Amino acid sequence: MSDIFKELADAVITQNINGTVEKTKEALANGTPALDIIQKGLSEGMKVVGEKFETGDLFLPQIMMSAKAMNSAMEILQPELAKGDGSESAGYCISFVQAGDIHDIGNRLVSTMLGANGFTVKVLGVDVENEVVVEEVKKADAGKVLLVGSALMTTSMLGQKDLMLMIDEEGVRAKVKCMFGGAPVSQSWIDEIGADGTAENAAEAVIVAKKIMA
Ligand code: HCB
Repeated sequence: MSDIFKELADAVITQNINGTVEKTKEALANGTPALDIIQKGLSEGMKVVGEKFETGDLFLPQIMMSAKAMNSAMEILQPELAKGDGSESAGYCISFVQAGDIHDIGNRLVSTMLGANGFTVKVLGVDVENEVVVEEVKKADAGKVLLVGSALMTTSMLGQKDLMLMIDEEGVRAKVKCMFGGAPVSQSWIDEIGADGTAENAAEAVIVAKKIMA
């Protein structure tokens, strides 16, 4: 890991909000692409935070401070990410975090990147019930709708399976493509529930979204 990426990751790990903001500004000023700052720096820090939480080396208040540090940096990076590639409309998406789950950093990042790459994105936010998602699909004035669902916990991930069943029961399967992500989501889970794709990060999410909506 290059020095600046390590410094960004360390600032998140040590819950250093001001340091994270300063390092983010420094990296941008030096010409580091916003997405690299997130994926090679800040997100790597968040991975370590998650591992330390699991082993009992960090506690919830500290995770909240790390999340605040990452969110503060994201506010600076958002305008850079949103600049886009000027491409034609790539389609309509509905993004949301499953019911029972309030982890929104990754979903917001994916939504921003999709918006920057030609998608029109309706953001439903966190803790979203499946009924709300299905209603939004029915209301959508679009030939095809891409669902961009996130679940960061094994418990909330189960809601994705229920959502696929509800989509079938409500007769809207032909109208939607379903891309789900979040740390516990794997390709085998996607295959098991009959969804259309997953991605490990926001850059890959754009590629997968374009592929399944083509
Ligand atoms: Co939270 N938490 N947390 N947490 N948390 C996790 C998720 C654990 C894995 C930590 C652990 O135990 N190792 C764990 C879940 C365990 C499990 O179920 N297997 C956990 C737990 C248990 C909890 C609480 C229950 C803790 C408690 O209260 N005792 C509680 C749950 C609250 C709730 O949701 N009801 C909780 C709370 C919190 C906060 C509030 C302190 C904070 C969230 C703040 C926020 O989001 N506004 C938090 C955080 C920050 C984390 C970790 C440390 C980081 C998550 C994160 O933001 N990563 C996380 C550990 C981990 O994930 N390894 C831990 C950075 C982003 C950029 O990555 O993976 O979210 P991402 O998104 C990627 C990628 O997945 C993909 O692209 C994104 C961008 O690159 N992607 C998609 C995401 N969505 C996609 C959708 C698509 O269609 C395609 C791709």
